[in-house]
This record gives sequence, C-alpha cells and structure tokens, in this order.
Amino acid sequence: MNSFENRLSTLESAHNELIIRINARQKHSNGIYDRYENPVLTAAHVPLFWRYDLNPETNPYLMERFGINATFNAGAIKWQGSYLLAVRVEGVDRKSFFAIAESPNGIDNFRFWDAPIDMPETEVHDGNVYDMRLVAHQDGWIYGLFCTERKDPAAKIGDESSAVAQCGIARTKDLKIWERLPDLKTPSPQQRNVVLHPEFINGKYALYTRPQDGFIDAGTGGGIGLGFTDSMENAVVEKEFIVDEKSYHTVYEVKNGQGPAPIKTPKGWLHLAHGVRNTAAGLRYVLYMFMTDLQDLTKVIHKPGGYFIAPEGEERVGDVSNVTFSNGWILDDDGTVFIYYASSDTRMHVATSTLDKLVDYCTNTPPDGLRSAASVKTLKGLIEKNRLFLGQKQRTTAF
Ligand code: M1P
Repeated sequence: MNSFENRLSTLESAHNELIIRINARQKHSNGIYDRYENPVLTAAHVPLFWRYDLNPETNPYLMERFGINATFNAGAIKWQGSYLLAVRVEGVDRKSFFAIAESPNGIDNFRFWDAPIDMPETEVHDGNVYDMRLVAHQDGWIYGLFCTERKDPAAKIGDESSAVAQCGIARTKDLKIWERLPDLKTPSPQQRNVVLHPEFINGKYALYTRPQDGFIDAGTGGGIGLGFTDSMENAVVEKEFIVDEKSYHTVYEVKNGQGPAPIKTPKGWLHLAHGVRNTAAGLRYVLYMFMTDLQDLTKVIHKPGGYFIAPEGEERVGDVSNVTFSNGWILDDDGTVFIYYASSDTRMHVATSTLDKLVDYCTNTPPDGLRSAASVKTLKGLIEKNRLFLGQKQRTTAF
C-alpha cells in the first residue's frame, strides 16, 4: 500500500469506528431524563467523501478540501421507522447548511445521507441558514422553518458584522426535495427561533416567534411570541402575543426562544425552550420547559423553576462555550421522548425521557419564586414533607 492508500485506510477505519460506536446511557440521572456517554454527532461524523478529494491524482497528499467545523442545532423527526436529524453543518468557512443524518435507534449509529440538502433560495439570497425546526403539519406537508441571516443593508460603511435575521420557510414531502416559500413577515425588525405549531388553530397556521430588536439583543422584544397566518405560501403574522416572557433574575433573563414544536399531551402542550442569561464569562444558554393550555395556546399552565438541561462536563466547551440549545425532539410510539440538544455550538447529544415523566416534571416541580426567600420557603416545604413521611416510616434518624 502506498502512503495515500495507507492514510485513506486509517481515515476510513477511524470514521467507521466512530459511526458504529455504541452510545451507553450514563449511570447516574436526575430521574427526569437520561444523558448518554457520547455525542450523537460531531464534525468527524461527516462523510469522508464530503471532506476529501479521494483521487490520488488530484489530491496526492490526501488533504481535506472541504473542512467541517461543527454539527449542531438539529431539527428532528421520525420518518419511515428511522430517527432523522436535520443538522446544522458548519464548514470551516463559517457557512452553515442542512444535512440529514439517520439512525436506526435514535441514540447512536447516526449516518449522514449522501449529500446535504439543496435548499432553494428566495430572490434575496441567504447569507447563512441555520437551526431548522421540522414539523409534520396537519396539512400534510413537512415544514422546515429556519433562520436566514443576511448582511444588514443599513450597515454603515466599514461595518462588516451587522446582520438581519429572519425566518426562512421551506416544505417537503420526502425530506429530499424542498420547496422554498417566501420568508415570514412579522411586525418585528428581526426574527429567530420561529417554530410552526403542528395543528391548525381556528383554521389558521400558528407560529411561535421571538420578536427581537437587534441581531443578538432581544431589546424591547424577546419572549416567546405566538402569531397566526392564513397561509404558509405567503406567511404574514400581524400581531404577536407573548406567551412566555423573559424575566429578571431567571435563567431566561436576557432572552428566550421556543425549541422544537410543542408535543400534545392530554394535560396540555409540552414545550422545550432555551433561556439566556448574562455572566462575567458571557452569555449562558440553558434549556427549560413549560406547558400551555390545550385550548388557549397563549396560556402557560405549568412552568418548573430553573433549567431542565444545562451544559455539563465537556459540553461546556466549544465554539460558543456554555451553551445548550435544542430545536429537535421525537416522541416515539411507546412514549419515549428523544431530546436532541447541541452543546456549545459544536456537537449534538441526545437525552431520553418519557412523556409521562416530562409532564410530571412540569406539573410537580416548584415554579421559580423569583426571590431567594421564596426558594428557601419551597425547600423547607419539601424538607418538612419528607420529615413527616419518613417519621411515619420511623426513619427519623435521617433528621
Ligand atoms: O450561540 C448560541 C445560539 O445563539 C443564537 O440563539 P438566540 O437567537 O436565542 O440568541 C442562535 O444563533 C443559535 O444558533 C446559537 O446556538
């Protein structure tokens, strides 16, 4: 074997080993969900034939010709018995695009389809596209709503970083061929984290929005909004109702955003969202949950205090450290919920729970009392409850 073949064979074995690696559940859990030992997708999962020119004549050193920086913020759907992620794949040039990765069990063995998604553009070309939410809507289409980012046309000369974020919309029947629809129009100057509700509401499409003044700053906007449109072919939301506000001294104090589309349960719609607060080390992104009323989607009926998932261990470090972000989950037929989350804008993970556990978590975890004294009162209530219960069981030694 010559050195080209040697190198290729080493690359192939390492890649194959990574793809087929079994992902074991972590030993310890908080009872609400289980984490897993390994990320489900990393930049190294991207096929070698996307990254390398495999012809020794045109690439004698077997160099990477198209470097991949990260695989993160994936939408998710169960499709023909497989677990699919619509992954934000980011090249070393900072541009992201979408690609489908498929697993037989939702936990490991994720493999990218042969080519990334060819996403059509509108007349105003996209600068960058990311964070697709996949929704199988009642109307029969699968929609992909994502952020389309373009250079701010009002940026001053020399300002090469101001951007405008809007919601791009596409739909498909097979996740291969996509039809691009016009971008969403709302009263807000910018939009990110827009998500389609899976059912019609009074004959209209319902969209979760995130009104924001600037590209990063939510400013006077922020909060998870809800708006309605008659059609997705020309989607216009005239009024946004704020469902879940950002609020002082919480994990969603700076801004928040809907994660994937909510899941319907007999007790209400189950939501997964991200919340952002500021720290001396920069912004910290965590996931939190809440439930809304089955009839009135703007009414929050349960909201546990604090975060649901925060970055842990290696998850804490990456391109944008201290971030967990989720825009995809899958409810399986047996009630298992696969929660796909990205860490630090770098890689994808899965956590598993069940619908019953998540509803229990939302309905029975105390809400945020918004003051230290309120937290102490809640905690003392739990201690007292345990004292009485354990006392009845004559196990007072615990106290
Ligand atoms: O870098 C963290 C996240 O920042 C943005 O989220 P938000 O709009 O809520 O601030 C997005 O760019 C997201 O992709 C990214 O993970």
